[in-house]
Amino acid sequence: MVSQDIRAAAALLKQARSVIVFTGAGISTPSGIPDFRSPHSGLWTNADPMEVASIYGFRQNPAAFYNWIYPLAKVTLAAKPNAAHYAVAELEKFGNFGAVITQNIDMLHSRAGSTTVYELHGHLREATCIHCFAVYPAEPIITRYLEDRRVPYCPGCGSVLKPNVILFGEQLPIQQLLGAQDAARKADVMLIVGSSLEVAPASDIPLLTRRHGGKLIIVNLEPTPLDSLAELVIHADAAEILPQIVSSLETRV
Ligand code: CNA
Repeated sequence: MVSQDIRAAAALLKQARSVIVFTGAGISTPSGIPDFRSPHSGLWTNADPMEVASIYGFRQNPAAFYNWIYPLAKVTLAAKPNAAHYAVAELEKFGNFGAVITQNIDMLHSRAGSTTVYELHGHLREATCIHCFAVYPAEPIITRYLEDRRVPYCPGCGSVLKPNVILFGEQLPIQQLLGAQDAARKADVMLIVGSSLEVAPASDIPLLTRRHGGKLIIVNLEPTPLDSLAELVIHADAAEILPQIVSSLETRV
């Protein structure tokens, strides 16, 4: 059954004029980075998202945010792309590839070799001062935090530094959002991988592809609210399925 689905996915990707990939935290769980909503992942289990992961909460109590993001930051800095990230990067060689749109902050698509990546929820490459908006490379700041657990402050003005990840209550980065929306409108196939599709407005982007006549393929462990709109749904591990889809495409070229 799954092998039939893999062949069907490869056929849809092969026939498309423009393919895009839309990913969420589930593509990175095989790299050891927990997602938010899988049972037992823990990131939401002991925390109120509005308290620890909103811009309002951050301004009131940055230490609570840093304390919450500590396990995620720790594994993210050490994580490496997995077979699913590499398979997504390989899709570029088939000539009809548009872009990767990701909700992830872990930068693993770029590290796997994908060239056009819209990072809708920001990234851990940089951190910005919430007062003077000076921007710093995030890695040394996060590494220091992992060692001393002290909230990082701006060397220029002394205010708190915030990693360039989008918190609840913040706007999505406009250039990333516009680029993603444009790619979604042009795509005739969107491959969605490892997202619960529950976080708006990112979760509205697949609907743009659908509204413009494009087809959705969903690869996710759990059912999603868009399963009924998809041409094909595969409930399985992305790191197993995506390389098989790419191999199937290769044998069809
Ligand atoms: P989510 O809501 O946690 O959903 C993840 C989905 O992935 C779930 O439906 C799982 O069933 C599914 N899943 C888990 N593992 C696999 C796997 N191996 N193969 C296939 N499916 C799998 O995550 P979303 O991305 O949908 O939600 C958006 C949030 C999560 C964004 O704001 C992200 O920034 C945030 N997030 C990102 C990371 C990261 O950068 N790696 C990690 C944790 C959370």
